[in-house]
Amino acid sequence: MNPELSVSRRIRSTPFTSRVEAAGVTGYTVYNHTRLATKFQSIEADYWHLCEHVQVWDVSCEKQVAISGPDAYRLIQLMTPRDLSKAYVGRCFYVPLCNPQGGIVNDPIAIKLSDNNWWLSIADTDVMLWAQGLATGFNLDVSVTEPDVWPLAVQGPKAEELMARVFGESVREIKFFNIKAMSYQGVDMQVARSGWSKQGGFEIYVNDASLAGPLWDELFDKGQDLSVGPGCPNGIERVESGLLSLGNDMDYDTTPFECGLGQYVDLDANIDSLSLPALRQLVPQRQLKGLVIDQACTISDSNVYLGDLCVGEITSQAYSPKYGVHLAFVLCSLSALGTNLTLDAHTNLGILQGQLTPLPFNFDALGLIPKTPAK
Ligand code: THG
Repeated sequence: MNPELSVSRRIRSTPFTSRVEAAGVTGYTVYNHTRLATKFQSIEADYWHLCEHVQVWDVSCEKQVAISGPDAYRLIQLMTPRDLSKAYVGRCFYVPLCNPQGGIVNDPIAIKLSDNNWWLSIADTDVMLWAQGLATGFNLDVSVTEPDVWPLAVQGPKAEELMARVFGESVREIKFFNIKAMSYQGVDMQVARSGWSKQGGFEIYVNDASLAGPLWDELFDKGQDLSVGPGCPNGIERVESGLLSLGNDMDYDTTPFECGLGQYVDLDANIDSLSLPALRQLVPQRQLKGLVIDQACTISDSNVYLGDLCVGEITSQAYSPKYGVHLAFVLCSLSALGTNLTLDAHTNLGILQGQLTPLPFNFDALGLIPKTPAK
């Protein structure tokens, strides 16, 4: 039996939902209490389309937590161990948010809109509540809200061409992880070169619900000859690209060092951050690694083994149609694993050996040659 997930107003619609449904969505998940599409044709067909063309994604579920007021920077810096003291307007910063134990609370993109006005573009935990609690507890002069902003991602190799047709040529000048206000029908919206795929693209922070439908329709009208299609964060592409998913690959009890986000922690910075004291002391016990199995399969037991000894846990997996191998992320126990570079995965085809590798996957170094899609 495959019971359906019942929906109600608690699972919020977005200003794009009618378009997503008309475009033939076939699967949803719930993210920040909001609908997020998971597939249209099939995850594999959507994957090839994303790698070759351009897709429009309703990622309204990437809620903005707006922090405004004289203590805005102070509050954000308390939440993240990444040094934001030199952050400037016009750039996005990927930041782990961590609790006083060093565990990951969220992994948003921080955007400084002006000195006293920031957005955190959050993953799936209730950052607004935590931020409001800290603001109260530390007696900070800030307001913490979730404004009406609905990000729309345009992703894929033809995204720049499509965006230029809708927003004008100057959109091409926005560099990776930069953000700037662009006018759409007379309304200024933040537009960044970013998005949860490695196929290139942009995110439009739509701030006027009445323009959501027209913007969606214009992207589809002007992208017909580019084979524009509806899409969503793709389970295959993001595993190939090594993009982490909060709640899957990391959680409140995972530290940034354990899941490969150590580069976003400034241990030596002279900043007031809740998690830095713990992160300076902790010795990582686990590490998130890549696992490659050289045939199509499904890993059926989330534990992975050396013989009888459990040495880690699968956090995400996908068959890579481009490389013809099964890929997974595995949170390894460093002491149990030792120096071993292969381990046993329990799959639908029985016990198969997998090769451990650093993340993100380096397919060249693994000797894997990309295939083109079957036509
Ligand atoms: N875009 C926006 N908001 C988001 C996401 C997004 N909120 C939820 C979720 N995704 C947050 N998590 C991530 C994870 C990875 C990236 C962005 C948000 C990402 N990382 C790049 C990488 O790993 O190569 C770049 C990091 C960097 O150079 O600093 O893009 O996708 N609006």
